[in-house]
Amino acid sequence: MKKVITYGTFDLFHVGHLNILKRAKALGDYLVVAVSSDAFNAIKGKKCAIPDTERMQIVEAIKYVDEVIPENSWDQKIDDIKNHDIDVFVMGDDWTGKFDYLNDYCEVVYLPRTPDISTTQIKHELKLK
Ligand code: C2G
Repeated sequence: MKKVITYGTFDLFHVGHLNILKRAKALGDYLVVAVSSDAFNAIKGKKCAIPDTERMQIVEAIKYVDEVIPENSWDQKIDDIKNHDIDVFVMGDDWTGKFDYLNDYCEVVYLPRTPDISTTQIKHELKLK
């Protein structure tokens, strides 16, 4: 069984998130998604509109997703890859190069982002209403 993992905040879940999960799953048979905790997002300097428990529930309900784990720090990825027996690590290409060190542990794939949609854009548009 080919296992895939990806990481993200998935705040205000949108089609860009759906596309990357769909395409990540297509690279294997089982998709693990690590969803950033609110505490970790504070470290990332991201303020979420939706709390981590709800963001995890939403991601868990996506048919491409087989398992959801919390992301609590930048440096849990190697352990996650080992502990979950991961074959492929996937991220959107805004992260290109940032996770190449994981090539020692699994295949690293960067996929093109979905254009014209982002959590930041949604928040901005809501402010303008
Ligand atoms: N994404 C995408 N297209 C968009 C928006 C997002 O493909 N229009 C992808 C991102 O590239 C990322 C995933 O969706 O792979 C989740 O995006 P975010 O929730 O913004 O996650 P991020 O803040 O990038 O956190 O350790 C890694 C971090 O947890 C990634």
